[in-house]
Amino acid sequence: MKRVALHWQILAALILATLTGVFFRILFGSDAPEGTFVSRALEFSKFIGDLFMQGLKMIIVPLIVTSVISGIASLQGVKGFGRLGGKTFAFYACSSMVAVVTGLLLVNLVQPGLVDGQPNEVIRAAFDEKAAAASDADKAKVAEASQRKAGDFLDTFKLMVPENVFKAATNNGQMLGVIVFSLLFAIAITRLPADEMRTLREFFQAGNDVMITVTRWIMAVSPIGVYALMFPVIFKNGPDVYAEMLKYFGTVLLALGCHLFITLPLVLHFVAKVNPLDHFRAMRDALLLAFSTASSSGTLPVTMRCIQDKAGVSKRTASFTLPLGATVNMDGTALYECVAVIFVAQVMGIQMGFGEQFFVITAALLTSIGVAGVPSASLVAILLILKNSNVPNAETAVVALLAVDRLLDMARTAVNVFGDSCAAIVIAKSEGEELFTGKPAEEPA
Ligand code: DAS
Repeated sequence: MKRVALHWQILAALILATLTGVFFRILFGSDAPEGTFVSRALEFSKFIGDLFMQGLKMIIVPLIVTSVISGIASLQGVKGFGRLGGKTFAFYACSSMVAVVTGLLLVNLVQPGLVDGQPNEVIRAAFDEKAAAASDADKAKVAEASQRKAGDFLDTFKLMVPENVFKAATNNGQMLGVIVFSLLFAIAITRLPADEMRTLREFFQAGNDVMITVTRWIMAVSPIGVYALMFPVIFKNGPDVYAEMLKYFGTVLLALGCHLFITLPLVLHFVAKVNPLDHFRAMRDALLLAFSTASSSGTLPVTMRCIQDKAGVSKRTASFTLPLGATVNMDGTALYECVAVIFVAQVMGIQMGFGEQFFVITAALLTSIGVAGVPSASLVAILLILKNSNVPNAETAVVALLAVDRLLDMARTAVNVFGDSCAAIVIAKSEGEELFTGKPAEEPA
């Protein structure tokens, strides 16, 4: 019997988790007292979901190291590396810029934090209520984040030169140090005598083939992992949770939707000259996983598979653009930071002029580079921007946003991953690679 395609299995798991979560909410109400059947079901589901996330994170570093080294080692030395790097970073900068401007336009157009031009006191009260009811973990997370200073985000660039690359490998959300070391190692390989270079390249190629097999094993159980991750999220995030902030939610989702379904497809069509639908089809597994896990780093192994096996991008281009993209290129996050900061300012009665909003979009662009590819990572950046924009009650607002962040985080993570994949497509086409041929990519000479 023909195996059902993975994206249909994941979609079925998402639908089943939604139905179960809603059914449990109707049957048992929104709280789950300790020791009851519901709380045990949620705990077990969380256990399986955490196991799945750890499985994805377990393979990130060995997969990326072997991919980058075996992929980049085929580059013709530093010249090729410089060419790829220049195009990749140019794409990241342009797509993130368009994303934040999209967010800026919509949050000023919709004004979700105002009612009749005045600060929305209902939302202000909801901030206080949600912040008071927030979990100790969320409060601690925001308290820790409020110690951060603007300079801390510049530390991201320090991550590019890790003191200990093995220690850097333990920071799954921020792989910049591992990626930079792997790129340097790969370029150095091209300087070796031919026979030594071939030996090392074959070693890392074999290591990458092994990691691809392990990735496929973890992908095979992803429907179970997605169900286990999503059931508690749906149970805990009923419509009542969002009641007062629906306009805000709508603004974020509309802005993310514009970037995902208008901006990026236009780039694919006019710049890469590919059919956007072909790319959405190729990226189905990765998009569903990014949405379910809210972790672009955790989704990276699957994004690599989709881009190489289904879109036909070469390993060299994929292993250069995707790990970097998952770490420093977050269109959805930058857009979200911009909307969230201006929304909170509106609620707090702070009228941001052009100068203040220009600071916000600049800060959103810069801080999104340092945001880790793990759930709710961008809220730290939002707190920093709010405090540097002199918006009062920033901690209260961010704790409240954290309490309702999960579904928005899932949506923006999917946009982050899709933005990275579009970079791979555009760069691959600019390198003359044949895409969507239905055959595995030819490694460029
Ligand atoms: N969840 C983050 C990611 O994995 C994005 C964010 O927090 O904004 O990309």
